[in-house]
Amino acid sequence: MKNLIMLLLISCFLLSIESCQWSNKDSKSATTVEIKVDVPEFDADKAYQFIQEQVDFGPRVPNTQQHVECGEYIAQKLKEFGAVVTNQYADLIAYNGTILKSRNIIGSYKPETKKRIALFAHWDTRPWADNDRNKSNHYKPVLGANDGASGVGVLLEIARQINMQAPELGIDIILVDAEDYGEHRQESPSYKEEAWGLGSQYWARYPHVEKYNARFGILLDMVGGKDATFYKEGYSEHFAPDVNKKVWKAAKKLGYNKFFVNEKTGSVTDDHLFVNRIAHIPTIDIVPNIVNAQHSSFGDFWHTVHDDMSNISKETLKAVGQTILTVIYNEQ
Ligand code: AHN
Ligand code: ZN
Repeated sequence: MKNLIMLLLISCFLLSIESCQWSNKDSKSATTVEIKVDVPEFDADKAYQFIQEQVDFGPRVPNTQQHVECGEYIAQKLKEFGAVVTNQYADLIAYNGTILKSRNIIGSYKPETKKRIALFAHWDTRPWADNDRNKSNHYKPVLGANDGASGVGVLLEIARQINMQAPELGIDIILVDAEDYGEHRQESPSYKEEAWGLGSQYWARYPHVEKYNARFGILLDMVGGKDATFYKEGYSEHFAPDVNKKVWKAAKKLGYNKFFVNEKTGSVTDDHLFVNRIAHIPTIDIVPNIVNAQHSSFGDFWHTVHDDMSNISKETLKAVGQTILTVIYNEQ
């Protein structure tokens, strides 16, 4: 009997140590467990449709009727997807003195929230296909399926997703105008960076809300091309290396390392440069770098009359869109 009681006491003692260890183990592993957030599924068919709908207006060159109509379409879409829409109308002066009737269109979610992310794309298209192999096309406008519509298409699909399930942070979708009115190649051999990104320069100087700030920004430029590859662009690495890391890490986790190559490349004069320099918001550019291209590292149809829907790939749109959604829904 004594022995039995002894045995019981010992086993109780051992059990209590065990359970103590278990609870220790438990609390330890709880601290290392990743917080899983629900990231919505980016629908590349929808993004493709939003690109098609812009392209259907024809080229969206400032001071044209197609431009006015497409601006209305974009603002309407953002409203349909529940954003608070702000329009910034401005007369911007191009390098050649042309006054551009310009419209930045901003769609905001949770506008009262201080913690924010800014997502950028340009919605205008270039007045001249001055990189075309055929000289007779050098004064024809660019249709801009990739160069213009793709970034907007991806961001409209992101807006649609945000409307169905809100992320923690406030989001601003900032669609800038007059990006692509830089000097005509055959006219001005000198290269002036301030001739590009007129709409983003204006927004950076006069943000849509006073004292606007965001944790970081991401610019999408030409994100729909077939076989596109994206590298860590120079200015992005200079101004916002942590944002680059975050985005490329998310892409890798999703298995998109074929699209997002974890290497640095040269700098591109693009809207993010002015957002960084003037508004001081750390902003990266997701812009293609096609290593084996013959006519342009942005893709051989860049600034040609062939920048049409035939070059748009749903796989590329999905890789970019899902990566951005993953980044924004994981911010706390
Ligand atoms: C230049 O190559 C000057 N700019 C690239 C920015 C750009 C033009 N994005 C679209 N079109
Ligand atoms: Zn362009």
